[in-house]
Amino acid sequence: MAILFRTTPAALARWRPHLAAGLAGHEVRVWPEIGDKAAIEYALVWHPEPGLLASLPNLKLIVSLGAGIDHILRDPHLPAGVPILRLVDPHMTQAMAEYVALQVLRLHRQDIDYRAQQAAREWRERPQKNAAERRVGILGFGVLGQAAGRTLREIGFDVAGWSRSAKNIVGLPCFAGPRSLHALLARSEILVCLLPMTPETEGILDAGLFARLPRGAALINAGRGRHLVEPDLLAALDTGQLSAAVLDVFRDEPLPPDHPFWRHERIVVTPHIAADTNPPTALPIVAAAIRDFAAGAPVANLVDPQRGY
Ligand code: NDP
Ligand code: OXD
Repeated sequence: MAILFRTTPAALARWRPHLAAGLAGHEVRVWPEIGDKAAIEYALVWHPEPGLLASLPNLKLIVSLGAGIDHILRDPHLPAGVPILRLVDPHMTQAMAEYVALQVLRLHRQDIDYRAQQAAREWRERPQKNAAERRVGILGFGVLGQAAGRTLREIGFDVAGWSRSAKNIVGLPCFAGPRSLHALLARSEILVCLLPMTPETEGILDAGLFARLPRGAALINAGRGRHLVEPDLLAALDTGQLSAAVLDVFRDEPLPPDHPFWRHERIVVTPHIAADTNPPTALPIVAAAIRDFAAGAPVANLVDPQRGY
């Protein structure tokens, strides 16, 4: 039995030193040196090329090397019936909570304006709300959204979330389903997107959604680039309907050098680093899941390909 490991060259440099110890007892074959395909039963992948997984005749389990699985589902040749496991790692969850807290605080404390004032050597105080007076909405109230919500609430923000199914979380009101989206938007001065990429959520961050936010609201997108309709964001910033955006994910990654987001004075760009996978903590989680799967024991975080996340 062998494990296929396939990720980007940059990510491989972070994973490789940990593979032997993290997957001890398994033969790990790092793509493209994958040898006899019939021996491969498990595939650990990030953005596998279309057809790679279908070429493994004895594949039993696909493991995403990230929390999202959209990079796997987009393969038109994805073998039907092979279960997919997504990565849920407390290290990553904490990283996302930190990122969201940092960016919400940046927007709440008007840091973009103060940086501009510094560049202009302008000494001017701006009126400042308290965190308890700032309403934050989180689209996608799953593992990462709830962790971010709890962290923001501890800081003092007035936080609510939106998900598909109803939730009952003490101190964190949750709006559920498409019909409650407008209510969540109407109360969100800062909107955080932590949705998975699915046919229902693609392009959700568009002009219609921005128009439902309070005027001057700000956006943080750490979900996926395809959640955002880029021209609609630029237009909403031009009219002042949105005051700022923090973007970690993009339709094209790396963000092309000539993209207007790079130089926009109301947009903060980060290079998809909100919650990087962390090989030393992720590999024991993956190894335990493979062990349980092989033993026929229940495995947490298997995804439903029909649902898309
Ligand atoms: P989860 O599956 O735990 O949570 C997803 C949440 O989105 C759930 O609350 C789910 O609702 C909700 N949701 C899904 N579809 C809809 C819909 N149509 N309408 C309303 N709510 C919906 O995922 P995670 O929290 O672990 O990860 C979320 C995403 O974050 C990943 O898919 C990935 O795209 C992104 N990500 C980004 C990273 C980065 O570095 N920028 C790092 C890691 C992840 P319900 O609870 O009812 O199922
Ligand atoms: C993920 C990501 O899905 O890094 O884990 O975006």
